[in-house]
Amino acid sequence: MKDKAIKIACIGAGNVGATAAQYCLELELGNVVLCDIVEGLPQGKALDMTQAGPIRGYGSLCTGTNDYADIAGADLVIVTAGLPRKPGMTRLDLLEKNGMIISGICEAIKTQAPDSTVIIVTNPLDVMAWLAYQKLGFPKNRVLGMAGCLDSARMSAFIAMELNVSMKNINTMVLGSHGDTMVPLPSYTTVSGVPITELMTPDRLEALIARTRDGGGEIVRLLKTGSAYYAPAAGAVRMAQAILRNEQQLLPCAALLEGEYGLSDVFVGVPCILGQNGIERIQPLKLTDDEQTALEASAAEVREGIEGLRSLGVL
Ligand code: A3D
Repeated sequence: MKDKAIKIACIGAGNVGATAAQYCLELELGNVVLCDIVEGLPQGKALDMTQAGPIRGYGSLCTGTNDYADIAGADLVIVTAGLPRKPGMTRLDLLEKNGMIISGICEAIKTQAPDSTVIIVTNPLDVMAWLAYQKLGFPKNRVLGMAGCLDSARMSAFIAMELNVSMKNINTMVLGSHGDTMVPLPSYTTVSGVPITELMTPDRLEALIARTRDGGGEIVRLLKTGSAYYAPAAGAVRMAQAILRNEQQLLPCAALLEGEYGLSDVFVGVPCILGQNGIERIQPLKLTDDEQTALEASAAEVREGIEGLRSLGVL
């Protein structure tokens, strides 16, 4: 039992970061420090969220800061700081810009919160999680990336909408990297225990998988400026909850692989048991040959990104 209140640092007070802070407060997972480089932004949002407490019925506090020193002693850090890819920007440009941001933030986490567990959300997700792991020097169980929770939730939502059933008892599992090469697993998809293959035709299932793959893009096209943030923040906070409450919950997360699923030295989405030690263990699953090939292709894409970081001298 800890003798002090749980402290959560959300680095990046933009759409995903502030929403993650709000979900943490609503769940009373701990007190939240919201940190951003823009003066006044985290302070204003934190004050606003604290003032919602008496109405929403939570007692956790939120403070805003531009000073990394204020994340000192955090138990858990959610990193959402970064730039989105803008028109005219290449993948390599984004890698360089977000790579520099993540590197700087990891330096601060390393000195200020050396015992924390770190959840990366910044894109390109799996590559940034790999970079954070390198820069932090933390044990591999304390560095995770959030993508699988979001991609699985999107697939569950599409299935619920298609079948007109409750979203509550739908189980999906999406592995691989966050992007076009994600690996949804129909064989592990059920509705109240009923295999999805008994509830819809292969064509319809394929269409929902394609929509899941394009889940982020669909929202970007609708919003026109900015990208999704409610569900991404929910994914990060689901992971935070499993860790801070020692739930031993099986969730798909980007994790460092060292031989699991036949892959090494790469971050990619796999099923993880999350508890007080962060990743308690990676759960092996039986994959079909096609699924295994798809996971390997996904890992190859992440490796390309890692090589990109090396060529830019960010690693
Ligand atoms: P946005 O609303 O622009 O917020 C980003 C915030 O980061 C801004 O307030 C910046 O001021 C801040 N920032 C930049 N540099 C620093 C720094 N060094 N220290 C502290 N704060 C800084 O973006 P968003 O919240 O919509 O998205 C944030 C990131 O999450 C982006 O990289 C997105 O691509 C990514 N994202 C990932 C997913 C996944 O599923 C993996 C989903 C949605 C968004």
